[in-house]
Amino acid sequence: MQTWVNVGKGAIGLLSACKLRLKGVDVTLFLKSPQSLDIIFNGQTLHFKPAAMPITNVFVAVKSYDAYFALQSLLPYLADDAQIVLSHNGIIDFTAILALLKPEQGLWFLTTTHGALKKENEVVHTGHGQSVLAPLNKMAKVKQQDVFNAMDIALGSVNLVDNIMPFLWQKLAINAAINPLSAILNCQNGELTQSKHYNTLMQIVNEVCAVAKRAGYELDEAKTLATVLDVAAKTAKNYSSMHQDIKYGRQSEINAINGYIVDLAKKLGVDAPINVQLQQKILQLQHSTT
Ligand code: KPL
Repeated sequence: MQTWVNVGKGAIGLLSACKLRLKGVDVTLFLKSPQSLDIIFNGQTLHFKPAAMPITNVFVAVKSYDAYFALQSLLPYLADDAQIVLSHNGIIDFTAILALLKPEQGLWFLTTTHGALKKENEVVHTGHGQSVLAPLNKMAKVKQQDVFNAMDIALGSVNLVDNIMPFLWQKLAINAAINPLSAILNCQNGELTQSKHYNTLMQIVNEVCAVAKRAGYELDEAKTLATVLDVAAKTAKNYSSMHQDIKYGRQSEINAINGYIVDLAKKLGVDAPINVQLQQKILQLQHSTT
């Protein structure tokens, strides 16, 4: 039987851990200070023990700014042929993370539109979405079926692809539109489907598509806007991760989402004024709550 380790206490990671456990998979937790945790999911209390060495399969659903450090702290505990699935919002350069790994260790990326919320020790699956999984190095392909099967249980349905980048751009557009607006307006995702927000969402999406195009990724404006509205509707009851970060005074992922677009737009000579505004506003809110 496969064993999986989940890193941290994030909502998406714990949702995956619970779903795997309910299908009989042996799941443990890798936390900053090793401890057992009871998580309530769908009315059941699930008990998770701390991970034991060596770790062979691990799901690392962390904040974009923590991805490198999470991998660094995991390294001493990983099996030489471990499979690592990374998942976060935004776009970062994976080069430094890949350079940390041993030759036989496989790195994957999973991007998802599932919504999950954590309230103390309870995890709620607030929005059903889909996921895209892709290998980031050659060794990831070796155990493809095992990793795919586990991720399909955890955050299915999963689409397995060769190149994650076009899908990261799609997800970036979704997060660039929903996350900062829901944080600034202090609302659930569903509220953004109201017609009064349509123009703002359209402007954000148009800027993201223009930058994507200049960077070599074709993102259709109308389709992307429709996807943003669809995700907001399917995760209507969810408070976005950025909403939660601002509410609880945590660092947000703004610099890897709208900030990524702003930086790239500057480099490529494209105007992105609404993304600049959103980044500035979120940074202000972040500083006033931290
Ligand atoms: O990724 C999300 C997030 O909150 O970070 C969405 C899909 C928008 C769900 O809330």
